[in-house]
Amino acid sequence: MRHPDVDQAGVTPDVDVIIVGAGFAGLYALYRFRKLGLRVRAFEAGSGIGGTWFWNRYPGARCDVDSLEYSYSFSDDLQQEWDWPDRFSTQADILRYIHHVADRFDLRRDIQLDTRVQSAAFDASGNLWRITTAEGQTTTARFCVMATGNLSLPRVPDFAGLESFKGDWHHTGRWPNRPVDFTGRRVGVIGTGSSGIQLIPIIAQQASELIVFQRTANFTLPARNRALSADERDRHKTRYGFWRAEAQNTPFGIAGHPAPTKNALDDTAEARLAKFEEKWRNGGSISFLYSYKDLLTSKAANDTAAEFVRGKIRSTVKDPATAELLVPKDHPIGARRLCLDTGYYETFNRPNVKLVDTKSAPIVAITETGVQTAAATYALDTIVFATGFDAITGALADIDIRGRDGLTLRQKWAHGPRTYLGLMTAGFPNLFIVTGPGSPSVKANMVCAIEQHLNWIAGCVAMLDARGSRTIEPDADAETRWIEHVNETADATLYPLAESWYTGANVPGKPRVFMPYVGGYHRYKAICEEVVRDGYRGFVISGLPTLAV
Ligand code: N01
Repeated sequence: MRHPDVDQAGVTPDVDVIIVGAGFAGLYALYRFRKLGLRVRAFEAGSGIGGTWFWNRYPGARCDVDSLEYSYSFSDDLQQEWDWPDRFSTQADILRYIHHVADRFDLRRDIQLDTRVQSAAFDASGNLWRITTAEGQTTTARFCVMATGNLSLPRVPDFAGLESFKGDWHHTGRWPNRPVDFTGRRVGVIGTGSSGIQLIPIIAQQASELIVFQRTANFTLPARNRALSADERDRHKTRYGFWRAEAQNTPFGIAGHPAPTKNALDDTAEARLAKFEEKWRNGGSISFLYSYKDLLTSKAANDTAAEFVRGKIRSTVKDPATAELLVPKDHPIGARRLCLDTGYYETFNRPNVKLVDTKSAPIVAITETGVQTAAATYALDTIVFATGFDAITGALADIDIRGRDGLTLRQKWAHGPRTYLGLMTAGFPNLFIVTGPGSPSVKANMVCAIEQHLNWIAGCVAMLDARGSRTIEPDADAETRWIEHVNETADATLYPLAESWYTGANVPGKPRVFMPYVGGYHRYKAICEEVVRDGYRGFVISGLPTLAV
C-alpha cells in the first residue's frame, strides 16, 4: 500500500522500505513488507546473502541453539519441508537453508549485493530517508530498517606491526570463501571466545604447531552435537506448532527445556552434582543454565555451577598449569556468553598445542615472523584473529545515520545506545532497528527475536498507513524510562559482574553500558504487545496524540 500523502508532499520516494542487510533479519523483512504490498529494496555489503552465516565461515563454525529451534517459524510449509542434518547446525547448513528460503520466497530480486550503505539521512521536508551507498548510489524510502546484525563488525585489535607480518592472517568474522589449509603450518589463534573455542580443536588436528593466545579464560560446555535421525525430526515436525508456541513463552525464545522450579541451594550438594552431571552429559548451554532458577541472579548459586565446570576442566586437562590457566576465575558462569565446544579442553592435551597467557604478558606487537608478547616471541606461519566484534552498536555506528536536524546517531549514542524497546530511537523517525540495543537480541534465539521484531515493525507500518500517519518515533521520556528499565533489569542479574562485549568492554573507548534486555524474551514480547494495545504508548505518531508511558 502506498502512503496517500507522499505525492501530495511533492516527493515520491523510490521505494517504501529500504532494508540494510540480507541476513536472517533482512530476508524476513523483505518477505514481511512485501506481504503488506510495499515496494522494498535490501542492500547487502557481502557478495552473498546470509549475514553472520555468510561471513563466519571459519572451521568449526556452528550454531549453539538447536537447529529445530534456530530457524524461521513463519511458514509451516518451510519448516515441514526442511531437514536439518545435525542437532547444532554447521555454518554451511545454515547458509544452505538461507539460500533455500531466498529462492522459495523469491526474495533475491529485491536484494542488491556488494552494496555497502554509507549514510542514511532523514529528510524532514518529505518525511523520507535518503540512503547512500559506498558507490554513491542514492535511494529514498519512507522507512529504513536496519537489519545490520549484532555481531557484524569484526575487530582486529590495533596491534603494532600487523602490516609487516609475512605470513597469512584471517579474522573469523571475515573468513575467506575458500578452504584455508593449516596442514604443517605453525598457527597462532588470538582469542578464546565462542569462535576461538570452536576452531581451535579443528586447527589443532591440522597444524604442525598451534599457539593459543588467551587473555581471559571462558566457560565452555560440551555441545554433544550429533546427527538428527529422520524419526526425531519427524516427531518434532508433527508438533512444530506446539514447540514454536512454547518458545514464545520462554526467556530465551527456545522451546524444549522445562523451566527450573528450584533454587540451587534448595538442593543438597549431591543432588546438585547429579543435576549438573546430567546436563553436562546431555550437552547444550540453555539446558545447563536452566538447572536452577537463580543461576544468573545469585552469586552463591552461580558458584556451585561454576565450580562444577572448573572441576571438569581440571580433570580433563592433564598439565596442571595449563588447566589452571583455562579455569575461569574472574566472572560468574553465564555472565559472558557461555560457549559450546567439541573437544576444546582435550585439545590442550595434544603435544602440538600450547596455551599462552596474554593477561600476564600481553601481546605487544605482530612482527614479520609472528607474535611478540611482553614475555616471548612466537614464530608463526598463520595468525587467526578470533578477537570478536564491535557488537550490537558497531554496525550501526559504522553508517553515518542522521535524524531530525542533522542529529547523528553516533552523537546521540556517544555515552551508550538509547532506544525505546530496542526498536527505535527518538529523533530518528521511521528508522527501525531489528534486535537493537535494549531488546533481548543476543540473549534470545536470534531467529525468534528477529521474527518478533519484524512482526511488530510490519504491524506498526501497516497501522501508520491505515491511519494516514506519516511518521513514528519514540517519545524522549519513554525512551529514558525504557533505558532505566533495561539497566535495572541487568543490575538485578549477575551479567554486569563480567567484562564482556554485552557491555562494550571488549572495545577500547566504547561506553560501558549493558546493551541487551535480559528480562526475558517472553516478558519483552508481552511489553511490546501491550504498547500496541495501549495505542503505541510512548511513541509520537504524526497526527495522533501521544500516550504517556
Ligand atoms: O568473540 P569474543 P567471538 N588481545 O568477543 C580476545 C557469537 N558466536 O567471535 O575476553 C588479546 O567472544 C578476547 O579476550 P577478552 C557469540 O554470541 C556464536 O569468539 O576480551 N586478546 C576474547 O577471548 C559470541 O559470544 C557462536 O580478554 C584479545 C576473544 O578475543 C560472539 O559471537 C560462534 C584482544 C574475542 O571473543 C562473539 O564471539 C561464534 C586483544 N587485544 C560466535 N582483543 C555460536 O553460535 C580481543 N581478544 C556457537
